[in-house]
Amino acid sequence: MSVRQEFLDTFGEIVDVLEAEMGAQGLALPPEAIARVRRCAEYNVPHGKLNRGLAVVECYRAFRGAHSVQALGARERQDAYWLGWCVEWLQAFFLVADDIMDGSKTRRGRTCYYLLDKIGLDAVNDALLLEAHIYRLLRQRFRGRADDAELHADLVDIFQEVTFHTELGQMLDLTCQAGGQVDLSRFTEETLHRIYRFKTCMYSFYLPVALGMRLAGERDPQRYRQAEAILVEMGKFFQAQDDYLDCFGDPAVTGKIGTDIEENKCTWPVVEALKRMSDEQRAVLAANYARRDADCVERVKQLYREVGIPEAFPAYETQSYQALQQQIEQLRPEMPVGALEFLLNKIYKRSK
Ligand code: GPP
Ligand code: MG
Ligand code: MG
Ligand code: MG
Repeated sequence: MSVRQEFLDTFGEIVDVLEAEMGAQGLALPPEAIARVRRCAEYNVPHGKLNRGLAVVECYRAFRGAHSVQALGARERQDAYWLGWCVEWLQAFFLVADDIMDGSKTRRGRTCYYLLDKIGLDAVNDALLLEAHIYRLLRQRFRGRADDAELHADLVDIFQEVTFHTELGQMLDLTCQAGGQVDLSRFTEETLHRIYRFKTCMYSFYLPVALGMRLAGERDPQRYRQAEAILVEMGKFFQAQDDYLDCFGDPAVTGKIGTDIEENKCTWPVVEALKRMSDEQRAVLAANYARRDADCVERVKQLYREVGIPEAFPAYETQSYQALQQQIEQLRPEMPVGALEFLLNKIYKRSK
């Protein structure tokens, strides 16, 4: 059986465990409450690309020095799959909340959860429950390990640190501009990279690798710092792609309809475009950015085309890819770099 299939099968087992816990005597929850939790998890957790979850598995394999995931024992594989799903649960928690904040309509080719019939803003609590599940799962599987007594506490610590960073990043993303105002001088590379580091890099890139390392028994802080340095750069590249696809991607492929221009976001296209614009073009941008109007959005995209953003992006992508490959090469003698290569090759030239 493929690793992906085994990983997917584990999702069913995990939802059953959560359901059994909720159905336990002490909690005495009504069946419809238990059904809602299952529905929320099934709708929001397993339908993505699974890159983050599978990266945990790949990193664990690499740090264990195994030739393949299948070469690991069944219990070890299950540990890695559970941790991988914890990352996918965190992602689901963030995405349900992010789609409300960003006014998005679709996610992974389906209606955003908060827009489903009879859900609405109750989705806020469902998102909080998705987060709580992570700690139920970590407790259930990793607490009190005789062979690694610190494992559970370390995993909880990694999740809490990364969640804190991501929430700060979401705050920076949401508050880059004051209210509906458009102040183009705030769209700088420095601001963009700060937002990226906090809102995306830590949870999407550092987290899966750090978890795989810790599960494999790695405890040298220097190793984590080395990994973080390169994973932050990889995450910036990934979020620049996300911003580009928000504007120029095909929603039929990305599964989501962009809202960055309407929502006044600091993004790769707007920062790059500003570097190339005349004063006249800047004025047109200021007049059309952050308007919830299809013609204004189209005018902004037209400006992006005028200054060559669709040509600049593939050039940036190739250059970033090569720089990241070099950074990985430099780490190769010291670290098993399989997970870094796995992540980089998953995202290079992606269209979704
Ligand atoms: C990506 O931003 C960042 C997140 C999804 C983190 C959200 C964090 C919270 C604490 C809720 P994005 O809005 O560009 O992502 P997408 O394009 O997928 O909506
Ligand atoms: Mg967002
Ligand atoms: Mg969003
Ligand atoms: Mg986006």
